[in-house]
Amino acid sequence: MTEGNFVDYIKIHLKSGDGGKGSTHLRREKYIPKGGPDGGDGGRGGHIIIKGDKNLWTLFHLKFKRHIKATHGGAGGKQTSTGADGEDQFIEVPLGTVIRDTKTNEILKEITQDGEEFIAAQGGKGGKGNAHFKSSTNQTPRYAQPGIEGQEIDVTLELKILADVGLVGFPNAGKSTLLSVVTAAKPKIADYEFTTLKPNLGIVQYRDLKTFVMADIPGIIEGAAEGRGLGHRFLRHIERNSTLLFLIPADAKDLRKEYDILLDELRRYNPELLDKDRLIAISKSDLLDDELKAELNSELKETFKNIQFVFISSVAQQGLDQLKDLLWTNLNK
Ligand SMILES: Nc1nc2c(ncn2[C@@H]2O[C@H](COP(=O)(O)OP(=O)(O)OP(=O)(O)O)[C@@H](O)[C@H]2O)c(=O)[nH]1
Ligand SMILES: [Mg+2]
Repeated sequence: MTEGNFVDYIKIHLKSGDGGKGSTHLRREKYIPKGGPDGGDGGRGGHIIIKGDKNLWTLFHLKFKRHIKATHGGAGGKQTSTGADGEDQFIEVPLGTVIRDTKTNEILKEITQDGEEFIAAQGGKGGKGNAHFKSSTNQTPRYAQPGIEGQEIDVTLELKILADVGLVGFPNAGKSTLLSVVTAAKPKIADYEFTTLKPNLGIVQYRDLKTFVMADIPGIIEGAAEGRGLGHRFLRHIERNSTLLFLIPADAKDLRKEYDILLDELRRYNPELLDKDRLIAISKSDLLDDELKAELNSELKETFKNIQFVFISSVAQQGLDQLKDLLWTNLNK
């Protein structure tokens, strides 16, 4: 997935179809002079239905759709024939799409299952034909109900990626590089900060064809809560991850401090993020010689008492199997 194609926020205007009007037809046949009312009902207007599709990963396919309309129901006819229903319109979205009413910002629905449907704009009911209104006092009603109008609503679709593992780290920590070596994803990698501007996803193929999904999000810096760097905009993508993998480069001045800053930014965004499982990968550990590594290892055992960590190097391909084992065990415990 290239970054330009990653679309995770969309606003659309929806209009469902109006119901068809009921018919006021009066039956007139040659030898039945007063045949009475036989006007049929109008058909239902088309719904606009938002539907989960597990094969979609972004909202890119909706990027240029600003308005979606469903067709109206047909009018009722003579001989109590019902008008045709309008055609329902389906909007397919990836799992993890949150649907909001744009005006009120209220969450209407979160789509989490493949095939799950939500009627975002209900098609108007068809009006009843005059055949319904015959009574002892009115044998030939000349009225029928008009159809009910369709609904109009502005919705905002917001994607929260449903990856299993979310990468958390400062810019330049090596997140995208890790994704590129453990998955087939080809994110942009460079030695400057904020190389990654939009999330990348990859599927980790694991022993015996087990797989899990990893999400690389733009780097977080101190003050992201106040909008520094890319701010918190992309943090919502780790809200759904079951495990957060913190990447802290081996050459960081103070590893514990980096970890604490990251944790604090997550807390400020959403304290519930701290309930997730956390693991640490000390990235770029090819920069350490064996002696330094051993020293750091015993130091970190003290520093990170209750949290597991592993030394990795994406460049030298070290510690990656161990990391995958650790993630897999954690995801499947
Ligand atoms: N020595 C060494 N360098 C690495 C390793 N992994 C990544 N790098 C380098 O670190 C720099 C940053 O890597 P990225 O993967 O782009 O870092 P990122 O965390 O995705 O950065 P942002 O997208 O800016 O948040 C690049 O120059 C990489 O080549 C590693 O294992 N060892
Ligand atoms: Mg990156």
